Amino acid sequence: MSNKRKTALITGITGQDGSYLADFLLAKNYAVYGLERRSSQKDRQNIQHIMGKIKMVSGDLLDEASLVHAIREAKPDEIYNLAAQSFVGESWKQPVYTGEVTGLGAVRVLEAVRQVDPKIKFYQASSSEMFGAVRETPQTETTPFYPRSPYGVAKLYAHWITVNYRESYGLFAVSGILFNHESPRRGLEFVTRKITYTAALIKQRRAKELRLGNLDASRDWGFAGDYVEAMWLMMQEKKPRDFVIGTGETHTVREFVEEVFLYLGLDYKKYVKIDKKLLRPAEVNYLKADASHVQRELGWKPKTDYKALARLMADADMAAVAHER
Ligand code: NAP
Ligand code: G4F
Repeated sequence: MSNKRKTALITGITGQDGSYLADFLLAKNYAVYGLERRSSQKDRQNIQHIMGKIKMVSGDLLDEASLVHAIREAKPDEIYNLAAQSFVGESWKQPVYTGEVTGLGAVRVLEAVRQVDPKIKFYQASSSEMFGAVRETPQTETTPFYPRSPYGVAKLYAHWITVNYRESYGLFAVSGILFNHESPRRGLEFVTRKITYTAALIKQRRAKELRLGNLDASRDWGFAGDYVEAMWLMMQEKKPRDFVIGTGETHTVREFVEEVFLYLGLDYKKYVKIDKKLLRPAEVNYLKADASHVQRELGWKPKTDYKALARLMADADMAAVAHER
């Protein structure tokens, strides 16, 4: 085995997962390149702490030529395609754009890999949203897909095109089918972060209510910092394979709210208001992973449980809100 320092290119490095993956790969002594749109130079909050250690290359999943340039510049051994329009709610408002970025974006990266160097390994960020109106519970690598949003449909295209490029051209191309994973670096539009941030505002008397949509949806929530290790492990395999990554535990949005508010000494019933505008045209009601395959084959399992996740996010937002004052 060669001792050459490996190089990784991460699309979506400014996002939640991209930033944790960059931290993880730097600790493994990788040279890390991040693909970044010009517009995101304004928002490097998640990677501010490692700006001196990573190299940024400009590019956009909408522009294949930019991906070819970026891959030529970075010369990566591994590409992690984490970039996407990743907010399910927004995907009904921007269905075509979501298809372009989240769906066709993946094939643009795969084509760029084929053109520049087909030996580069490719990771695709697939999603439990592809299971949608679930056909069985818990969901495994063989559960049939039934997406319920333009986002889910776009992710399904990206997933199958990854499988097809593996089978058609022999690329080392894998998909991690990840269930919801959260952290203090999560965007404020996603429900867990919206809850912890708003609860912290309420606790510090800077907000009076928390407006939410469907409290009955259940999600299998894990910690993003744990999940990036699974991505990397999949890329170290001899043969490319897809895996489901999750905790195997599921909770409703209501339970998450209750957990966080109770932790901060608040009664959620006094503050939560249901806002019909936040209901989605179609809902994914229940997600629960069977992640026994990844545990058996790669020895991966989550380190942070649901309660610890809710608390670490609440603590981080209490500090963030206090700092913003
Ligand atoms: P995120 O925080 O929303 O990050 C998305 C990233 O994509 C950002 O860095 C964003 O950059 C970039 N991006 C968006 N459009 C782009 C474009 N046209 N060209 C290049 N970059 C673009 O998402 P995340 O939670 O880290 O998730 C990472 C990936 O995993 C996504 O593909 C998501 O769909 C998927 N996924 C997430 C979860 C989860 O629970 N978090 C579960 C399953 C799958 P800007 O800074 O420029 O906006
Ligand atoms: O936090 P969410 O917006 O995440 P969602 O839709 O499950 O998608 C996330 O996880 C996927 C993996 O399964 C990723 F692929 C995707 O990129 C993203 O990271 O919503 C979770 C649940 C939904 O059922 C939603 O209807 O929370 C419900 N919800 C209730 N009130 C709300 C709200 N969601 C949001 N964002 N905001 C609310 O006020």
